[in-house]
Amino acid sequence: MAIRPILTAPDPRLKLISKPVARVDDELRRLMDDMLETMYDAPGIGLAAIQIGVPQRVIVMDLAKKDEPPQPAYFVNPEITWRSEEFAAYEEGCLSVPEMYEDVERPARIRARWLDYDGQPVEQECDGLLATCLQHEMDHLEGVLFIDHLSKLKRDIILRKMVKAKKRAG
Ligand code: GNR
Ligand code: NI
Repeated sequence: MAIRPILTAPDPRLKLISKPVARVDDELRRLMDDMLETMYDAPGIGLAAIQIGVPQRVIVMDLAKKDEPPQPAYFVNPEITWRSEEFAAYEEGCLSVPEMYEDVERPARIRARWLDYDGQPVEQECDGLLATCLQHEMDHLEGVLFIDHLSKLKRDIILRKMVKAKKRAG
């Protein structure tokens, strides 16, 4: 397994639309292992493949609390099949927009289907943090960041801060 560098905004690769995975094989499982290790190291609760520069429709996640055993979860080619009319706000952050946090409103509950680590189909209703995080990660597959849900003014302020921080870091 390997920790890979995480792309940060405004890297143009974060705007790519990721391609469906043709099959879940050992090579893809190696990618998912690297993604999980990279996510734990960051640390974060979710990671989309494009965040390490791989434009494939793959997401890893672990929503276990600090005192709980790890709960790695893998989502290949995820699709949302139902969204609740009710919305919920959650203060979101993103490893590709470090140290910035803002409330984002999304459907409170969704039904989604995907392939798991073994390529088996799963369909599940999601709520709470899982619904928020899965929608955040699925946005990455479409080249969308959580700041794209904010006003242009807020987004531009955050992007200017990001560019300045990158310049400082050299
Ligand atoms: O680590 C993360 N935390 C988080 C908090 C609230 C809503 C979404 C997230 S996902 C984020 C990791 C990340 O950037 N995934 O793409
Ligand atoms: Ni993110």
